[in-house]
Formats: sequence, structure tokens, C-alpha cells
Amino acid sequence: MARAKIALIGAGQIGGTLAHLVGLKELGDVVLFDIAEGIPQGKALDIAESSPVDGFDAALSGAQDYSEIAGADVCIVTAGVARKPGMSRDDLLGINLKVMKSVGEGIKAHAPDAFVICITNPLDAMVWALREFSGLPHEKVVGMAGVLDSARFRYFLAEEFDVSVKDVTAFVLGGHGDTMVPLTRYSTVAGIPLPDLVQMGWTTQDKLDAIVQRTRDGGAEIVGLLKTGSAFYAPAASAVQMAESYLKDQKRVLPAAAFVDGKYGLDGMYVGVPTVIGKDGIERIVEISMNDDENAMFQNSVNAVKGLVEACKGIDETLA
Ligand code: A3D
Repeated sequence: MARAKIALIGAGQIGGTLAHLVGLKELGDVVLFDIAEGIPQGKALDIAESSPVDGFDAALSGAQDYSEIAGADVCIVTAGVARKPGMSRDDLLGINLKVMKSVGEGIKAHAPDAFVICITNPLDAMVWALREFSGLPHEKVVGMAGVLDSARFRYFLAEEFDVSVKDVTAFVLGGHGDTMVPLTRYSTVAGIPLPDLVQMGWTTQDKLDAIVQRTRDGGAEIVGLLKTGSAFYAPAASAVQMAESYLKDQKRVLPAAAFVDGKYGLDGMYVGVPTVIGKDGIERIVEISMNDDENAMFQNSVNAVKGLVEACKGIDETLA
């Protein structure tokens, strides 16, 4: 059977890390695409030269022309500009909307059957715009944020409880941004929900609240440390997990920015919800029940995403 073809649109910090992970995991052949000449070619060659050491078989190439992504099974989009210190994800809106237009048109022309994972920020608005510009089915275009946000939540919880990250599950809903909703009730250590762990004396409510806030600010914490860009190792690992679930039809239950129409009281918008990812893309959206507080936080997040989408429509009239 032919190897899968994975197109990485954007060969910056995340794009390069994605290419390396795809190689190490032998998920398929990689085409790194970028407008910056030489960067995708250089990264592809550098990673290919590591393949004899790590013992993986994958063809890696760089490209400036969208024809090179022809027939891709998966496209992971990181093209655009990343946050600098003091810049919010929303500041990126105008710049990255134009990028989504060219990327969406490129995918539409050359890889219309791909499963497309968007990472470019502001995530929930950019994945919506990318879907509009590409015209692909909604279930084949998804945004990566929830896997990363819940991984950060899981990591902080594992540190607090001094247990393996493997035994911590976490649940994050809503848009990717300051309004994201980490749901403690649905987050567990080996099946024990966090509120029970507070009662068992494993932690205090104050400490848990601080961890929730640190999760919301997780992206900014890394930007503050790096100063010249934003997180890339964990975002790349998160998108690769989604791509792998699609390529291997694993049907993993993963939080993602998916198109929700009819569930959660929403009539057609992208927002972070639990999904099942398999060979058909987003195969299911899992609708959970929320209490009043959780629902209020979720609605707040939904409204923030709607505001960004309206702003996109104001910038590009073809979207209105
Ligand atoms: P960076 O290292 O700057 O890479 C972006 C790449 O995109 C650069 O190599 C650019 O040359 C390239 N590029 C710019 N315009 C185009 C275009 N029109 N076509 C093709 N390539 C283009 O950034 P990064 O890799 O660190 O981050 C990429 C994006 O991911 C940014 O928008 C970040 O804000 C976003 N991001 C999202 C998350 C989420 O959790 C959603 C996390 C971290 C970063």
C-alpha cells in the first residue's frame, strides 16, 4: 500500500516539528510548503538526513508551489504569523485571514480530499475561514486546540498530584483563548473526578482554580518565556495525534475545534468540543451535559468566537 502523503502548509517552528514527528512515527511522506524560499527545502533535507540515525522511512521534500501538495491525505496548516509578547491571538486576525485565503484556495485546487487540521491563530475563526475558502466538507476541516489545552491541563495536574501524566485525563471545551472552559468535573486521575480529589485532600480548591487559570494562560506563559515566538513542540504533538487518529481510523475521542450544527444549541459554527476522529474525519461530536456555571462559561466562549468570525466577515467581503 502506498504511504500516506502529509502536506504541512507553513514550515516554521510548528511545521518543522510536525515534519520531524511525522517522520519518527512513520505516518507517511511529507511535503513542507512555505512562501519563504529554502526554509521548507532545508528543513525537509535536514530531517531526511536524520532518518538513517532514527531508522525511519519517509520521503521529505520542500515546496513553494501548491501543485506539490497534490493528492495529500492530510494537510496541517500553520501558515501565518505567530504571537509576539504583548500581542493577543486576535491581533493576528487580519494578517492570518489573508493567509487562510491563499491556503484554502491551494487546498481546494490540489488536495480536495484531504483531512485538514488548522493550527493558525486565532484558531476558531481561522479554521472557519479556511473551511469557507477551501469549500471542503465541514467534517474534513478541523482546528487543533483542545488536545493541546487539555494536555497542558493534564501536565499541570500530574505535577500537582505527583502521578503519571498517563493516568490524568482532562476535558477542555470552548474556543481556544482566554475564554476556554477547562471542565474539572469531567477531568480525572484514573477515573476519580477532580472534585472528589479535592474532597480526598489531594489538593485544595484554590490550587485547582490556579491550575485552571494557568491552563487558560498556557499559551501566553510560553510566549512570555520564549519572547520570539509561541509554543511549538506541544502544538505539533497534538496535531500529529489528530492526524494519526484519522489516518489509522483510530476513532480517538479528542477535543477539537469542530463544526457544530444542532448540538450544544448551536446552529453552525466552529468551537472546541469533544469529537471522534476516524477515517471519515470528524465522525461524531460528543454532547455532554453542563451545569449552569459551565454553560455560562461555554456561552461566553461561543460569543467570543462569534465576535471573531464577524470581524473576519468585516475584513473579507467574500465571507459575509
Ligand atoms: P512560525 O514559526 O512563524 O511559522 C509560520 C510559517 O508560516 C513561516 O515559516 C512563514 O513563512 C509561513 N507563512 C506565512 N505566510 C504564509 C503563506 N501565505 N503561505 C504559506 N506559508 C506562510 O509560526 P509557528 O509555527 O510557531 O506558529 C504557526 C501558527 O500557529 C501561528 O499562527 C500561531 O499563533 C499558531 N499556534 C496555534 C496554537 C494553537 O493551539 C491553536 C499553538 C501555537 C501556535
